[in-house]
Amino acid sequence: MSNRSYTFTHAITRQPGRSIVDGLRAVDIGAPNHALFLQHHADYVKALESTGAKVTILPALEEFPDSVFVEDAALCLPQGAILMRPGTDSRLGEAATMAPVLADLYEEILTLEGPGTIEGGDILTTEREILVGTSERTNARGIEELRGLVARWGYKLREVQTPEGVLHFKTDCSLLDNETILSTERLAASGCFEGYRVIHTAQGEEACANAIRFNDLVLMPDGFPKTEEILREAGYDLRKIGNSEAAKLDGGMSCLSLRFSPH
Ligand code: CIR
Repeated sequence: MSNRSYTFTHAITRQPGRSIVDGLRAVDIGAPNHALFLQHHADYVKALESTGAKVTILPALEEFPDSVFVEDAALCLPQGAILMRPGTDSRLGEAATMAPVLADLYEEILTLEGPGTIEGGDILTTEREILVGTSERTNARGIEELRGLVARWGYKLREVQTPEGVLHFKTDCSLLDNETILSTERLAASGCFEGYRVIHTAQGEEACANAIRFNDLVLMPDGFPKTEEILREAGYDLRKIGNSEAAKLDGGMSCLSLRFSPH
């Protein structure tokens, strides 16, 4: 079996700008500290690079306060990239900014034309399928358009539901390997991971469900010792990354990069 869903030669990241203090958040617990965010971002990039991947660091885009969360603007598959259609006004323009960057790496770039919307945070690509959660940002029309686009590359897409009150599908889950998903109990209880092995986040540590498997490493946010122990015992090679500032804006490990291996 291939490991294309977590083996990557490339990643794209974008530095947080000073306008990060204006980023969207569900609950206001204070603005992120720009200097500390930069430090966490550098640690994150270093961990990705340590696996041998080529990591592009794009300059900050002050006009888009949430643009550090590059994952939402595109879906990158081995065969090509698809520009998403973020479902909130202040982020809609982010997708177009990714077009020239991806054009250097891919021959084929498709665009979700709308009127539906999808953000990359609602998409979990596994070895066997692409799961897309409907949420406040991602709707059924967007999902149907994406289904048509990925069909040409042979992907099966399954519509699932992001839990009520949760920003994105992947806020609550991550891929750990070919058959294993890290998930909050509330998401797994919906039955959407039937046929997969599921590892639950520890009680009270639901906020660390957004991790990433990147080549041999699993990057997870710092500060979740019980889940860390569970994952270490399961044999994963963990790297803990400070995430306090991104978390103030409902962001985690997956949001901070596009991860891919272009054919
Ligand atoms: C937003 O609300 O859009 C940003 N503050 C957070 C985006 C997080 N992205 C992700 O989970 N993929």
